[in-house]
Amino acid sequence: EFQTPHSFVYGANKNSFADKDSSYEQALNRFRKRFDNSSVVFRAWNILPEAEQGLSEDEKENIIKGDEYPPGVDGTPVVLEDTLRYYIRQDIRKGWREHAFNRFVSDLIPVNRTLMDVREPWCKNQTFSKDLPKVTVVICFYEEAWSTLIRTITSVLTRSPPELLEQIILVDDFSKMVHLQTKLDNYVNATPKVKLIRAEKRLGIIRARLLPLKYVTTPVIFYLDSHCECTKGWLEPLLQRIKEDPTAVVSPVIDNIHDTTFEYIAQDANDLRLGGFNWDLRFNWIGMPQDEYLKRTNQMAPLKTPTIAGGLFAIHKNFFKKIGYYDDGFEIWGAENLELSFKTWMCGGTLEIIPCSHVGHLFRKRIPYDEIKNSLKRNYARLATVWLDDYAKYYFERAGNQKIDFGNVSSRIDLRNRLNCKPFKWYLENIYPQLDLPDKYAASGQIYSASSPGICLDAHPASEQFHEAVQLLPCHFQGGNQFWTYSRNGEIRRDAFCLDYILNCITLFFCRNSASQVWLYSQKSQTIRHMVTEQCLNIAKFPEGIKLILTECTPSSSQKWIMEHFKFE
Ligand code: UD2
Ligand code: MN
Repeated sequence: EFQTPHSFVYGANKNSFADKDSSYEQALNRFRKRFDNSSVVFRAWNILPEAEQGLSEDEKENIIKGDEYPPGVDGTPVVLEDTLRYYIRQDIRKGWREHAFNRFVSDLIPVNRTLMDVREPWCKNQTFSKDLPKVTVVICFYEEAWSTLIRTITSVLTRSPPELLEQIILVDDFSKMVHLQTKLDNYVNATPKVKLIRAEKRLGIIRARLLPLKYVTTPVIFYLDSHCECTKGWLEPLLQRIKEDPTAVVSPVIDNIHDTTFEYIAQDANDLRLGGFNWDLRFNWIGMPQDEYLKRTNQMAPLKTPTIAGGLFAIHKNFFKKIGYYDDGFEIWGAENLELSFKTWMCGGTLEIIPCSHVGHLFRKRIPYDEIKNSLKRNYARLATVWLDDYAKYYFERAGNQKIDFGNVSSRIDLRNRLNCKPFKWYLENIYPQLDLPDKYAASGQIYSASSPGICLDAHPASEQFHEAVQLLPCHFQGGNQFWTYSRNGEIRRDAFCLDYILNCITLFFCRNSASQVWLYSQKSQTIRHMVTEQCLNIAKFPEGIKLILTECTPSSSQKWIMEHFKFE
């Protein structure tokens, strides 16, 4: 009777848990729902009082107390009825604006909620060494909501064996929000084991993580984002693995805390996601290679992964020091996760996901820091220059070969030489053989109209609802969403996603070896013909603007396209 509404924000989206269940039917179902919201059932949560003004924190707490089962207490979704009063809708909107998640709903859920035990049965009988190393948990935050922050801390305190948890160090990256000032000081003073350090200026996530290192007295550090929930038994398997091998950098299985409903959505234990990346140097989730999967005999065994998402991992303090922590020239957000991943593998460690350790993370669809636009390119350029050897050209090509000032990286190159790290070629061949090199494609770059050369195929999401619809936008010559590859078997690809024609919509869907994803480009007629329908990609004019459609193939100039760097024999 109770249906979860997550399908419509959760489909084949290249940045999220996208292809969580790799089965095509399931993904297609989610996709259908996106086009027909009426199949999404909203359950009214009938707890809001007839108040005339906005709810204060205390009022919200009273509502929770007054209800026998507080909303979301067991990890099931909290869905608000859609006839809320104006001031509540305002409050909800404000929460989304400030945090890019539904803070209003988070505030209704107890900070010490119980969650289901998401572990597989075989995890519950695992035994651990008597003398596991102790851990310091470091949580950096910037303008975090109160309830998500406190729920993160509470989940660590209540679900870690006390003898293993030395302390939690909170690092405030110069937040301005009122609830993160005195109120937080008071909370910290009243909470054993929790320490708070405040940055004196905005450091960004990377330098903020380095700030508390001098206070870490334990062998192991665990980094955690400020909107997470640790589940039962999360810590021991991580520490066990580092005890066995101090050069192992280990990540829990990262489950999803839904941004709208705060439902705890565990990963499918039979299809756990590993970490990969694309040539834009963004992290993405990938499936386990089939042969690896078949080789597995022990379901509890660590899974080797090419990269980690970066926000939740345990590392031995000495190994972290040895590999030179992070590049402290990285600003605000991004790139440090791949730096750590590449370094770990190339400089003598292993990177693993531990199937018996589950921690939830609230994945957002938008990065709520305006500042990252400038810093991100700088971070990626540093990363590519130091670690990618000749392969850096693929990143720079994808980024439109823009000249940017990324500062001095000589000390990072010295570090790499001093540690005698392996070449990036070794990493690609041995750790991430699944990754395709753009060179092997028949074309790569922009796909633009031959009759109006300023118009490009663009994968930028048309709206929050229709993530995957492909648009026609002015060419910007910066790679990004206008960078496509054309494979020799006719796929027009963006990494693991392919141009597809589903439910009368030209869209991106994960590549699935289907005829519906085969597009035949003729250099002579300059047409792009869809193999199944035998129709051609066409620019159509509508009152609201131009759109990409499929129509009968004609010699019309609106059907003529140019693929950059086309080199099909
Ligand atoms: C992912 C990682 C995140 C980090 C990031 C790339 C996961 C689940 N998350 O993005 O940890 O590796 O990729 O850098 O693997 N913060 C600051 N100062 C800032 C900005 C952010 O302290 O200037 C905090 C923020 O409050 C949060 C953490 O850093 O606790 C990570 O930021 P995020 O949650 O916005 O990043 P996320 O999860 O999208
Ligand atoms: Mn995060």
